[in-house]
Amino acid sequence: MNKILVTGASGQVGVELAQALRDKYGAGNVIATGYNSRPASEVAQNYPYCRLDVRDAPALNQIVEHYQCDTIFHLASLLSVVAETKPLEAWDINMNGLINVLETARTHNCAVFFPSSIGAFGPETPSFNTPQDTIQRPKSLYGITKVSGELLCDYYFHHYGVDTRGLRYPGLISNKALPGGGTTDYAVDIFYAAVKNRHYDCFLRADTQLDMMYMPDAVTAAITLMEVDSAKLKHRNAFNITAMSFTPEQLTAEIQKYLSDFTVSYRIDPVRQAIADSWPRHMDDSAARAEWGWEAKYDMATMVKDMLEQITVKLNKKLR
Ligand code: AKB
Repeated sequence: MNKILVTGASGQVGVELAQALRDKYGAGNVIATGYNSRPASEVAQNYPYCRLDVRDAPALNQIVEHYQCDTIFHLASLLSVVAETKPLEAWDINMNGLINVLETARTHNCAVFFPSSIGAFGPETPSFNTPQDTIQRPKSLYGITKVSGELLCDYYFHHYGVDTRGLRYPGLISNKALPGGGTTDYAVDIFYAAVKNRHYDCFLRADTQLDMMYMPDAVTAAITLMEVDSAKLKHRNAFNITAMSFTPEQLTAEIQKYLSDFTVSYRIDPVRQAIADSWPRHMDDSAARAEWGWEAKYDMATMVKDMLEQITVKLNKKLR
């Protein structure tokens, strides 16, 4: 990777991935792009940043050509809950955005990173030790775009030799940018509520178990996958990866080790609960481990400790 384009660079993953790529490959070699003209976040300050709607193929081509990019991390997409409220727009952004990226990659010989998700699975998928290759019949529009995206990326690899690689991310927990309308957002919101108010109203049932990952691991995974020798990859789009698997009740108990007066009540959102109930509880990520050495650094205990420390500082509060 020499010149890297990141779409969706001011989103939850984009902010931290763009920074990690800049640290590693040089600030001038990472071109951050996003839907907003100049977002307030660091990602757009003092570094190459372009406004880009990924549905605008000529604009995307122009940026790739101008900066002579050889790699595209394509993060721009609508998440699961928002996609249910705007299915046509979600299809347009998630699918037309991706095909524009793949076509641009084909003509300019770029490698492509595509983030898939646990959302690419559905109720018929085995929910424990979810295999790498298994039934994928998602019921959410978001999930449908993720499976279609995986297939499209494989198609571009097999038919045109585009070096496409992808990960099925679980719920991602982070403290820089907020997630933008996903089913797993509770696992981020809960920390802000705990530090600010010592109380959280959770929109998922207490026993809803889902795969999760702390953002530093998610960022490392994307970069490692894109750097590995392609001869090692039997799979491409997309690898199961996980770091931890917990329920709201278990996460609450871990937070209470630091904030003993923290309480949670449950006000279930039927839309988000139905989506969560259709997703795996715990994926088997052995293909990622075997093919490119995937290993998470953070488990639930180390993630909770770090999240509480970071958010306490960010909100200028005290942990007692
Ligand atoms: C969402 O909840 O929509 C995302 C995801 C798991 O893909 N965080």
